[in-house]
Amino acid sequence: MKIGITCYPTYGGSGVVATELGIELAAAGHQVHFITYSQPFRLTGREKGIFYHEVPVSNYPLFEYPPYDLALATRMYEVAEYYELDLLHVHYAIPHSVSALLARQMLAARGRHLPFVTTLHGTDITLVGLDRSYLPITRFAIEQSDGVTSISNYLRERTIKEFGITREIEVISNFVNCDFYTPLGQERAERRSRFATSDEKLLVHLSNFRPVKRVGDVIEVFARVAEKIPARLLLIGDGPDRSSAEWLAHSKGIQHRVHFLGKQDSVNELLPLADLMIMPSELESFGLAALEAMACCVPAIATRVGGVPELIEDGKNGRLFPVGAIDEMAAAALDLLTDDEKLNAMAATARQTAQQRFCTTRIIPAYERYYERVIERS
Ligand code: GMT
Repeated sequence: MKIGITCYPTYGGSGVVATELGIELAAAGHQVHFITYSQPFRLTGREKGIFYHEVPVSNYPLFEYPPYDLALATRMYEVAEYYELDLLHVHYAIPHSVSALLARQMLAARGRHLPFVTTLHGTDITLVGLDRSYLPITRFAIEQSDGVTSISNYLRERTIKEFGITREIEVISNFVNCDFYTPLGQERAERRSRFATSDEKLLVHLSNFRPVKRVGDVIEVFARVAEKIPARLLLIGDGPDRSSAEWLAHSKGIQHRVHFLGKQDSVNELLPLADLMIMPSELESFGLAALEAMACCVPAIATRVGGVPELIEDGKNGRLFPVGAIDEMAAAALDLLTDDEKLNAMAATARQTAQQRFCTTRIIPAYERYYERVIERS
């Protein structure tokens, strides 16, 4: 198939999923065209079968707000026509599905049909879509999509409930390439020594540092752990709450134990260095960061919110707590970090979960089958 993919190409779970999906589809022999405002950050530009089309947005002085959605629709239309796309797959409803709808209509006017699939990721529904000003257009674009998928059952139910949508929504969960996200062998000790000595435990958090991620709770949990045992914290990512997290680390006097790494491309090289992940989010429709860590044999201490319980089973492959339960999360972290047998068993089960339920080898064929169905019926 010739598939166009649109997503937010910068830091964020939906962009990661879209990019990894494109890479896997190309590896399976499909031709993949990314149509985005900049090259998705996990692409090298050297992948076989992958083409990148930038969306240029002209900023005429009259435009206080450059019309990105229109520029995107135009580029979708052009790429679909020039490269004879079979299907367009947009990740994150706003504004991508609206632009895809426009492109489909423009092509229809020239006698060409281009079906499009919208994948819902979370904040497009839970935050942005529920802003009254965005709700009608988001609902319309979802209803008009030729296919709609959701990355968890939770998000599917929430979309139906909040948007009153009656159309079919297929759940195709997020995935991880378990050959790429994998525990390290002998090289682990040497690479880990960059961040922690062998007698120190290493905790990790990975996010876009938005308020929904509750990075302050990560610092609070870590401070309680570091009070009791030698430990270090790796913080991967950047965003609006980074400076308040830095301030909190300083004010608790633990700044020398916390490594702020900023945005990193190769998180698969960093995650396996850790012993435990902390993901205390207010809400996660799925929690891709936890899945990536689990595939690397790093279980997560997380919150029982959204789609997270679809991934983490409390006590088996990770731990789940109510939002804000800092003391309980710290106690659970200490319990695991001071009991190697328990931690190793949980780490092994976490990797098993990733391999058996969320591996690319299961999920990519599900997308392929879904594309075929959408193309066939539209
Ligand atoms: O979490 C974010 O702020 C980013 C957001 C996105 O769309 O990039 O993440 C959402 O999509 C991810 C990939 O499907 C999910 O793993 C995240 O759980 C989801 N975030 C939320 O629901 C808050």
